Amino acid sequence: TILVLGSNGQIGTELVTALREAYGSNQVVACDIRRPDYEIKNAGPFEFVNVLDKDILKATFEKYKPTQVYLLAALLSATGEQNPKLAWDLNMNGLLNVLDFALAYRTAKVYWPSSIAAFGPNSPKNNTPQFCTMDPNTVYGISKLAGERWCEYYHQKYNLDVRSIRYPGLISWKAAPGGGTTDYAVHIFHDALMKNSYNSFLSAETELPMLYMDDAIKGTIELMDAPAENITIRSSYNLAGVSFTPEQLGAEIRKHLPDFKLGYVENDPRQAIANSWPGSIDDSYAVKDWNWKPQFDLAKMTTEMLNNLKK
Ligand code: VAH
Repeated sequence: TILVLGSNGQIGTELVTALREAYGSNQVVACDIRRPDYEIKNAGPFEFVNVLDKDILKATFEKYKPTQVYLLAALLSATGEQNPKLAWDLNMNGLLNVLDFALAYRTAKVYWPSSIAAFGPNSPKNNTPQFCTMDPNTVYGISKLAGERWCEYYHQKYNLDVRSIRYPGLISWKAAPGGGTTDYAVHIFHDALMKNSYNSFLSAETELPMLYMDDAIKGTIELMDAPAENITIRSSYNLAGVSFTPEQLGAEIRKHLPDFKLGYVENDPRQAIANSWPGSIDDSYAVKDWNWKPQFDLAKMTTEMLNNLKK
């Protein structure tokens, strides 16, 4: 059995569907603190699980004896800055609880996402390498950097097979993003179709690394399926999709909606967060270790988003 903790989120929603297609609906247990607001395609078992409640976690591990666990429950960058202590508690203690129960119940593989948010203002900005200065200045980024260190520690010290990816900003249409700084690149599509205009909270030339959700899910499953001996990174893999600015995204949307108007909102707190992150990522380790290759460039992502949101 596979547990997906945080199954209702932007990633969890699609990961549950993908894992159920791969392993069968009844093999994948969707776990969250509330039921999905809409029935997930090929529905399967659901459990109310709060990753900070050790009794519920223990009962869930006891009931399912999972062979794999995916921990996606977290507060993202923008929300985390509004609730720093909750973000630290959920992101850090949630991970430590899951790592400990995975050890106790001999879970074969654990997946936990890090983020490009683990980099900071003094990390190299372009083609940010796998190894470099990492001085994140958001609680979310701090929790991701610390979480990477813990994952590597549990692998080295206890031989736990925990694997991780530093996701770029994720673009998807099925489930809303959960309060991140890159969310502008999702909202822009909704507004473009509804109002033929959008006011971006990030400035025109703010370049950020992004990834279409289908690529993120594909990469996650490829990493988890790779032979353990090929995995040379036990902190978290850099992963790159496509980097772009709001201006470039707006221009791409105009190829479909010629009159689309893109405006800018000044002084949004998320601008400072975005300024502390890389503009592009070097993912050569993922390419070398498990043949990572994204399928979606900006043009394909834009077409997919608009076509699916139009329905
Ligand atoms: C956020 N979408 O904006 C998340 C992600 C790299 C960005 O971590 O917080």
